[in-house]
Amino acid sequence: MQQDNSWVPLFPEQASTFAWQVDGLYFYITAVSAFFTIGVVAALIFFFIKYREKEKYETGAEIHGSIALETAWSIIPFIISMTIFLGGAVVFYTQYRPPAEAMEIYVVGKQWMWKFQHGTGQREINDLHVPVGRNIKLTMTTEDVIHDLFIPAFRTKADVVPGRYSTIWFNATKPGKYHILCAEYCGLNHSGMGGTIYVMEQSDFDNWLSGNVSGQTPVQAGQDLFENKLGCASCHAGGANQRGAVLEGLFGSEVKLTNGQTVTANDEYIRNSILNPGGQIVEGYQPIMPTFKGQVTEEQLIQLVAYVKSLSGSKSSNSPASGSSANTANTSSGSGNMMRNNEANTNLVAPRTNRGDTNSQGSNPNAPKNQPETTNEENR
Ligand code: HEC
Ligand SMILES: [Cu+2]
Repeated sequence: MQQDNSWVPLFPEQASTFAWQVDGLYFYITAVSAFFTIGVVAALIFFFIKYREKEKYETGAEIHGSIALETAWSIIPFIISMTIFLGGAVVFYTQYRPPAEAMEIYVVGKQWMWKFQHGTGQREINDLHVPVGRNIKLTMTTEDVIHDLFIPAFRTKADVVPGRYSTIWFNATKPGKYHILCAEYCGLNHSGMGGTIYVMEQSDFDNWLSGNVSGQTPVQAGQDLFENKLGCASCHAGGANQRGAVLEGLFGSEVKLTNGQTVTANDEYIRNSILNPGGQIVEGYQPIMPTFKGQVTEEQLIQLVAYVKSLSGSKSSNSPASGSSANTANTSSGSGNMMRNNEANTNLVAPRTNRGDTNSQGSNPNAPKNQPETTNEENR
């Protein structure tokens, strides 16, 4: 179905799997609009010449309704508008539901640059290297104002909004260099806020990955923050003294809150739990978690979220298909918290309700007081 629109002047190349859908819909709507605009104006001109007043005070012939005509002019526009609706729905559905198997890249917008971080630890500013023919998912947020990541050749864009994560995905079809733009006016240098996306063959991409300092992966950096820099582990590490909620197996599960709501633990939920813990108290726990608002940057938040996600033993979707050497995210996250993993292992993917139950009866001093508490003092 791949078609080439290079014959259309000013049109960007089509370089993603769904680009032709967007263009198809666009040209279809343009054609329908052109057809009716020309038709209406032509009929107008024709009729006002044909039925012009030929002698003074002429009256027109009387017309009585026509069922056939009225049915036709209701049904034909209905069909046309439904095809537009369906076309739009299909495009929307494919674009805004990232496939489960996707390589995840984190994006932070900032006046006036795009910062990218790969799951394998490489960081880039305004440049982004990706392999051809793979599903790539961008999880995006911003440090300041609203931006909008736009890749014209892939026919995809989305607002990047402070305080939340937005995602887009694509599968690039042709190696090459394409523009990245900011499509939301964001201040003085908005027009300069752009970059280049390099689509490479998988083997070139692997070379690129191994040729670049990978630094800590987001998961490793998150673990460091969690255990050393922010002291999350003092409450969330396993063992008899655990006061915070169990985070193993959290991601993707249903969380029961004290206000009776049930929410799905996705990226956004974990982010909110860190910035505004009081807003969503997990059932069976006291609201003792302090807010970390203002103490962590967007990049650190992304890392913490990545780390908490990794605790759920999800198959990391970040590893390159061909197993590049830089992929250490999964193996290394265990070493730092050996003890805790051993204890928590059986719990790793236990359903959410179980996690709550065992915890409130066992080690959580904040649980309903139906048993003696011995661990409170040394902990407080
Ligand atoms: C003072 C102890 C304490 C500290 C420090 C703490 N937490 Fe918590 N945390 C809790 C408690 C208690 C809960 C459950 C009650 C709630 O939802 O606020 C919780 C809940 C959470 C949840 C939601 C868990 C769920 O099951 O839905 C996440 C995610 C979380 N914490 C992450 C963190 C991270 C990341 C840090 C470090 C930046 C941190 N916490 C620091 C005590 C703490
Ligand atoms: Cu911008």
